[in-house]
Amino acid sequence: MRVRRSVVSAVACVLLAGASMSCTGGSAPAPGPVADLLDGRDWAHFAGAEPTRSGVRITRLDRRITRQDGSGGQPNPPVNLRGPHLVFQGGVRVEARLIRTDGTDAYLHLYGETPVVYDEWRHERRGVRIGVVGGRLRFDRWDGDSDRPAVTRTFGRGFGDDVRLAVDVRGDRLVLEADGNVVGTVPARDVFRHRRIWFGADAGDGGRGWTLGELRAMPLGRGRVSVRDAPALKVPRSTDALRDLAAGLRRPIRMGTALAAGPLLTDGAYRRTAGEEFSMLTPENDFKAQFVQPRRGVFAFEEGDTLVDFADANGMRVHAHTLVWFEALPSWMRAEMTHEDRRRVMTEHIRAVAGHFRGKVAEWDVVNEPMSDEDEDYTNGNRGVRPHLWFEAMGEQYMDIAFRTAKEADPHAVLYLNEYGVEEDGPRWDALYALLVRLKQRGVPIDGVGFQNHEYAAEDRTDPEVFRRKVRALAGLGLKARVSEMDVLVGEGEEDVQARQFAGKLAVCAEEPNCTSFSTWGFTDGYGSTADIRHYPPSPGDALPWDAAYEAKSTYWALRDVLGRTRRRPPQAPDGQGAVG
Ligand code: 9MR
Repeated sequence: MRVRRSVVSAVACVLLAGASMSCTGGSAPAPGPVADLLDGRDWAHFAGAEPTRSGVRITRLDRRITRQDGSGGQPNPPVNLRGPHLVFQGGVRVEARLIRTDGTDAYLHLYGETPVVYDEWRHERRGVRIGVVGGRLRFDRWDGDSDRPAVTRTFGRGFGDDVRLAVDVRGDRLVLEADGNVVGTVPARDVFRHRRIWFGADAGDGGRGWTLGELRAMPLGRGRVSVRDAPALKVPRSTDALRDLAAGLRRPIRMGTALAAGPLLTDGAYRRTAGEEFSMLTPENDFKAQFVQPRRGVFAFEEGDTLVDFADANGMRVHAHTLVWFEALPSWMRAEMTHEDRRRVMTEHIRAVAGHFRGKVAEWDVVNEPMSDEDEDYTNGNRGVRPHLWFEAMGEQYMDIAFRTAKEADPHAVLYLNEYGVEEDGPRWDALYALLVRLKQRGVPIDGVGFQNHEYAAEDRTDPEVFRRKVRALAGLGLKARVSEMDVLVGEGEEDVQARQFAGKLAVCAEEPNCTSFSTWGFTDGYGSTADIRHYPPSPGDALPWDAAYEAKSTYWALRDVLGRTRRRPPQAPDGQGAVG
């Protein structure tokens, strides 16, 4: 649904007249042509928002990113990347009307650079946030060198439930207005150095939400402003990319990669390469619990929907990730609760999420990383199963319940268990195999196993022939296999090691009849999850087939070679993309 012109502007003008201000923005210096950023623009794909007759209703999501151990909680408010953004020259004025009904703190974000989510961390780049908090105006500016704002100021007092804000970006200054009066001036620094503004909104404590009643922009002086909508999701196809080679195999497989909605919407090279080269995608983070159910019973699927739409537009399948894990959980899900309630939280989450994506995704990682890393769990009766919150509440049966619930929610999806470090021989693999036997004996509807294949260090390198034995062992149990998250972190001069590791695993997958897809965990080092985030800004890792400038490495060419030399289908065969796994 789109915000409609007639309704929004009519309401705005009546109320403005009541507040004795002009419809084009009060005391601004002679404004240029006004660009409406709500009317006819897309706010329907913005998480936590709902276009209504009187504007865009913003509810409190309180989205956060927790650390691996569940601690912390870095704010991760949504950005309307599928909606309008501004491109400007010279000065620009942005006007907004924030209508609060019950005292909710209301925040509007103007991003000069969009944030990037890396491993357990949101890289908060340049931007400002203006909020009506209590009765005061709060201003924060992020300068791209810390998670925390470089500047936080509060202005004025006594603001009511209907506040008209304006921000003038004038050279090196930002001038803030509220209800027609200038309330403060702050240095702009380089926040808008790219001459672009994306928008985000968020609701804080205090109530049920607020309404963005107006949002518009106009040039100042001799400036120029134009409004851009998000790019089309469909990208041009080639006939000679990885996906085409893999579809041309006698037994076609899918070539996949983990993707994120942010760069898909803001980085053309990322979008084009993703759509051209891959026939399957795994949401890197956008389907995880802390993204889709940040508060109990509050769901936000918009970024996930964008990935589904991208897959749809480009003939890709979605391998959805993940329903039951011990990581990437919102803190409410980890809170103390009875075993009974824990079980309910798990099944409700599965029903809601798998239900939402029913028919739109081909596969699910139902259970992610169930095996323990601790020796003691292999001797104390846990049988190698990780004793996390779900296990604590339900024992190993949590997996039975999870798979059965997922099957009910999406009967046609292919259901996987996904694990790392089981490509090699050892107690972890043995314990996983024994677990799979038990699951099969109990009639649990599991279809396959994903082997993550992360190789972060030299000791993680595994032998393709050992991996082949694992894939065959699964075939013996009637299970499918896939390479689910491959990345190989290497140092300078080790490109050949990386190429060899990737190619070896792909060859096994292309050759073993029960291996359905080969997926990498991202494809460009530019957004790779192995980035070193101890520095600000982060330095990219070197683990993926494309470097940060989208230059294909020898790894990419090695993947192509494998697909080129694996048995091809006879040339007269029809295109088999639809028949894959
Ligand atoms: O790449 C993902 C990173 O951005 C997240 O912060 C992290 C926690 O949610 O998960 C990373 O992806 C992991 C995947 O979900 C499961 N297997 C290991 C992956 C790499 O750490």
